[in-house]
Amino acid sequence: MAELLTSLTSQTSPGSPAQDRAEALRVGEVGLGRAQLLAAAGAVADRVHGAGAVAVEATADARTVTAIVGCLLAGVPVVPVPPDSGETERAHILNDSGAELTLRAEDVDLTAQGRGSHPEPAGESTALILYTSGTTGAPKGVPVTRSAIAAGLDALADAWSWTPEDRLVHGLPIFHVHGLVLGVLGPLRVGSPLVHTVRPRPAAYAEAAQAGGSLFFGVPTVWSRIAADPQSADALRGARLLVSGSAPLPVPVFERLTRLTGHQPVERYGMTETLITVSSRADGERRPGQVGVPVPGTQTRLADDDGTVLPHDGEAVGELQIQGPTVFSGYLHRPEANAKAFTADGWFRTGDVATIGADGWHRIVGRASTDLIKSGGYRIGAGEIEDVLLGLAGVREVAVIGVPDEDLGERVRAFVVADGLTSEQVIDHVAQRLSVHKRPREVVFVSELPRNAMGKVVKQRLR
Ligand code: MCA
Ligand code: AMP
Repeated sequence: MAELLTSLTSQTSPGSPAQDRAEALRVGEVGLGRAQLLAAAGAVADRVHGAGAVAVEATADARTVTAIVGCLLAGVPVVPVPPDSGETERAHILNDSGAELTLRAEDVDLTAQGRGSHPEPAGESTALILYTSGTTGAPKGVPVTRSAIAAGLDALADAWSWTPEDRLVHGLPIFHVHGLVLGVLGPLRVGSPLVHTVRPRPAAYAEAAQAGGSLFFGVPTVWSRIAADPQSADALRGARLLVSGSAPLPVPVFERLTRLTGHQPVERYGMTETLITVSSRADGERRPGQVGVPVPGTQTRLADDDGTVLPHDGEAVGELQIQGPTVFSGYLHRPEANAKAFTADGWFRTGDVATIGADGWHRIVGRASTDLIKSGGYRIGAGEIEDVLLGLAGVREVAVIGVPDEDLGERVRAFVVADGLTSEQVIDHVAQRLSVHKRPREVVFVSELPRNAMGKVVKQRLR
């Protein structure tokens, strides 16, 4: 297939000296030109070449980005590890993925020179193994192929009129689809420089806008914080496009952002398993509370509980199912989960509940399961936190839910039946084992959990 990071690698002979020196990538204080990035990543590629998979400690750092790019140049699958993941989660990711080596920022020399180019791997080979939460158990590995990434990015470049003239700005974590695939590989494919602000703070976005940023990515929590900071929002007036995704953008935030920045944000919908499949368009209408139309190449449909396909009339509510070149072909080592994830005729079952209008516009109404929580744009499985808490001495029963939160969309609340424990002990126990955002923000001690006649916890009654 054509090269994945086209704009980085396609010029076989160096570009003009000015082009090569112009900043392709900036993370915080460190900026790299195209030629320097390619050379330093080439040295990483020489080192990891032939490995089955390599883990990268995914701190927001230009050296980490270089490590990821180097692995991709060598055709070695990258396993990004969330830097704040606790011991249980980290051990699971390293073990399940079979990563043979872990690269950290300190392992990368930005002045190194690779020995030469590596042949472009086949499109169907795995580029990334991303770990994502399900309703139960430990996170599942999602192998993302090179061709899925290429198709997904090309579709978004079309939907968002994304060109080398843009300068992309964001400060999202580089271990998920949003910050990594769209936010790092996107610019290296499209050829638009990237400014990564390390953290997605409103003032950092404002500063990058004043320095010429044109395209801005954020999760709804980021946009909501910007909408609450009129001075930073005003600085975004000069931008070309503001894009929101990873969780529902509340209508009041859409409206306030539009008023303060002069831009109606583009909202788009996706999943780790499918990449971004539905979006409003830069050259089209934006509708608050709706996520747009399928991107080029993707098909969507709705189905009810027994699999009957429902009409696209804006009224029928059903599970959203997806087909197309960006959809993965199954979780790593999880045949049972895979059997449930796809329909008999090969459509991916998102678990999201939606309507589709006759005009093709999608509205995400909610999720089929209460056991998946979205907090700050992070996907969190209630079961993973419950499993960890059941390992804490003194805990007899536990149920974890997401409750509405103005800033985060949802926040994690744990109901615990326990003897002699404090909230801090419960939170710390999770913090040591899992990522920061999986920590319960609230712990409610109860004498028993509401159960149905079958003995199953009724989470609805906990709300
Ligand atoms: C957090 N803190 C806590 C707890 N939780 N302290 C005590 N108890 C807790 N339970 C700490 C944090 O470590 C932090 O400390 C401080 O509280 C503030 O936390 P928070 O409010 O979470 O703010 P934040 O750290 O600024 O995070 C908000 C955020 C972040 C920046 C929006 O949630 C984020 O980066 N979200 C992006 C997630 C994402 O990229 N998702 C994409 C998935 P300290 O300040 O000391 O660190 S990919 C995807 O969904 C697809 C495919 C798609 O559609 O895009
Ligand atoms: P993740 O795998 O972390 O990318 O999470 C995917 C989930 O995020 C989807 O299944 C949706 O529930 C949610 N999601 C992503 N984008 C949107 C959006 N624009 N509106 C509503 N939910 C979204």
